[in-house]
Order: sequence, then structure tokens, then C-alpha cells
Amino acid sequence: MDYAATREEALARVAGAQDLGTLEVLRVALLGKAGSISSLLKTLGGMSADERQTVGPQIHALREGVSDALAARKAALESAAMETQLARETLDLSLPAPEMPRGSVHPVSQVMDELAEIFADLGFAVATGPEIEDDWHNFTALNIPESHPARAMHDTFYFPDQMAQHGQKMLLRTHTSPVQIRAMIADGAPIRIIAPGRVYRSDSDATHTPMFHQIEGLVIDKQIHLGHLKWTLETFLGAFFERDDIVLRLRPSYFPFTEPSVEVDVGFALVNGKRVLGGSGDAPGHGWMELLGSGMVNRKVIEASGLDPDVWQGFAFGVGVDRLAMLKYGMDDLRAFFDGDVRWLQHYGFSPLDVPTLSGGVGVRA
Ligand code: 2NL
Repeated sequence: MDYAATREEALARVAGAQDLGTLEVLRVALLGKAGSISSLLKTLGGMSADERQTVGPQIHALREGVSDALAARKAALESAAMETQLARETLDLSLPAPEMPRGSVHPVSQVMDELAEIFADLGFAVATGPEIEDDWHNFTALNIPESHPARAMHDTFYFPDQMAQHGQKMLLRTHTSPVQIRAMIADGAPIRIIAPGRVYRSDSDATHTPMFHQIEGLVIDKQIHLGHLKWTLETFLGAFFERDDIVLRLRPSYFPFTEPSVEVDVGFALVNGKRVLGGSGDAPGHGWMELLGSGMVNRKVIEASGLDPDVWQGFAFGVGVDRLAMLKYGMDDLRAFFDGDVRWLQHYGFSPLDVPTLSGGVGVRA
């Protein structure tokens, strides 16, 4: 039998296959179980030993040759297909990337980040502490007397008596002042910190939620006076509200933990019925808005924190973070802050990629 002719014919058909499908059909027809070359191999079994000696290698060579040709043709067709695809498909690198669903930063978190940024530039560190506090750190150390209304059951969330620790009743902190007491005890003086966080009071209506956010600031050093307090508040409020015309009015007040105590009003203008901070509240069309409480730290509080009040003095202030957020970003209902409605968050939230920086702006909108 003329295997050379069989070989030529098979190679011609392989070379002629124009696509991978045709080539596969051809492979099965030649080398598959019932393929023509496979059938030739089977004829070896019926041959004499001599015949097989001469014919065997020829059939095997035929099979090898055809198999190699099939593989080469397959590789050629595949790379041709790839070339065609690459020529046809183009990547438009100028297209914007598809929008990915992305969460948003809650305005309270945004404002706390902004405040941390502003106060970091004034040399304040951020201090944190437990939300479940004891009676001593929350009240006693702050010179809040046993009879003070803030201590009453109906104003403060107390834990059951069995949960007392070291003889102290436990409660949900009503301000972040205990964080600052702990910081003074742990680190001593001088100290310059802000204490942002959640605080709790038994209070609930349109303008009060049982949980809200507060930020307090504390500076203890030698020779600190009310002038430092006023400058610090003016600088912080100017940076926060991004205005250079913030005017403050300081009024004498009373807090057990400060002496003297100072309530701080900020001047605003009425623009289309909305309050816009800036300018003196005494100017025509202007008014004063009470914004925060502050004062020189009471010497009894400095003493309770383990420091000598004849050496160390300082100022402290406290302000509601939720209130600051509402004033800056224009929300009018405090309760929506804590409803967890994603539509509200999409509207008032901030891009997680917009990290506030003093140079880039602290209130950049998404
Ligand atoms: C307010 C405003 C205030 C403080 C908080 C404070 C903290 C320490 C010592 C002294 Cl450790 N004072 N914080 C001072 C004045 C006001 O909060 O309206 N509170 C009722």
C-alpha cells in the first residue's frame, strides 16, 4: 500500500482546513477511534511478523506526521483567530470607569474628622474613653454635686446597682468630660486634647435624642487664660465654618466644672430666612445664636485629676457635634441623623474618598 499518497492527501486536507471546527472534524476522521489512520494501525494485528516489521514503522510515521501537522495547523488557526480579535476589539481608555455602588460617610463622622483635622493643626490630640462610665469620673471629679439635677435618675441612664464597680454606680456617660479626667490622671500636664464621642441623656423630642455626639476640648498648662480660650474658639469656628468673619460674644454663665464659666454666642445674618454664620450679631438683620459652653477649669477639677491647681490652669469647652453638622450642612431634623435611612445618607453623606484636610478644605462635597 502506498502510504506516501495517503500522507500527501491527509496533509493537504489539514492545510486546507480554514477554521478550528473543520480541523477538529478532520482530526476525528483521521486519528479518532474509527479514523482512517487508526484503522490502518488496526490492520497490523492481522499481518505476519515480517510484514509488520516493514509496514509498522511506515504507518506509525504516517500517524506521527499527520498528528504533528494537525497540531501545527491548530496553533496557526488559533493565533490567526487571536490576531483577528485583537484587530477588531479596541479598548477605549478615555471612557470613564463604570460607577460602582459606594456607601457614604455619615455627616457626624465627617464633622468629627473635620474637627480632628482643625484641632490637630492647633496641637490638640484626640482622646477617647469608655461610654459606660462610673459615677466618679462622670460627676464627682467634675465637681457636680450630689444634688445636681443632671445626676437625677430621669436625666441619666444608670445601670442596676449590682453592676457597681469599686463601689461606684455605673452609667452611660452624659458628656465626654470623663475622658479628659482620665487623660489628666494618666498623662498629667501640660495637656492639649479634644474628646469627641457619643453621650447619653434621658431626653427625647424633636431637638433631643437619647444618644448624641459631643466634642470637648481641654488645655492645661501654666499661665493659660480666657484670652487663649477666646482665640482658640474663634480660630476653630472660622476654620470649621470656612469664614473669616466669625464674631463671638462671651457671656458669664455657670457650670460646676469651670470657674469662671462662659457661654459663647456666634453672630449670624438672616439670609432668605436662613441663618448664615458670620458678622456681629448686633448688626442690623443679624442675631446671636448660643453655640457652646466653656470656661476656665475649676481648681477642684484640676485637684481631683491629681494636678496642683496653683501650678496648672487651663480652659475647657463642650459643643454638640450634631448641632455643628446641622448648622454647616443645613439639615433641620436631628432625629433623621439616627434613623439609618440610606436615602438621607445618600443625600447628606460624604464620599469616603473625600478626606478632609485643612489645605484641601474640610467640607468638600462629594
Ligand atoms: C456645656 C458645654 C462644657 C466643659 C464642657 C470640661 C471638662 C473638664 C473640665 C472642665 Cl475635664 N470642663 N468641659 C466645660 C465647659 C462647658 O460643655 O454646655 N456643658 C453643659
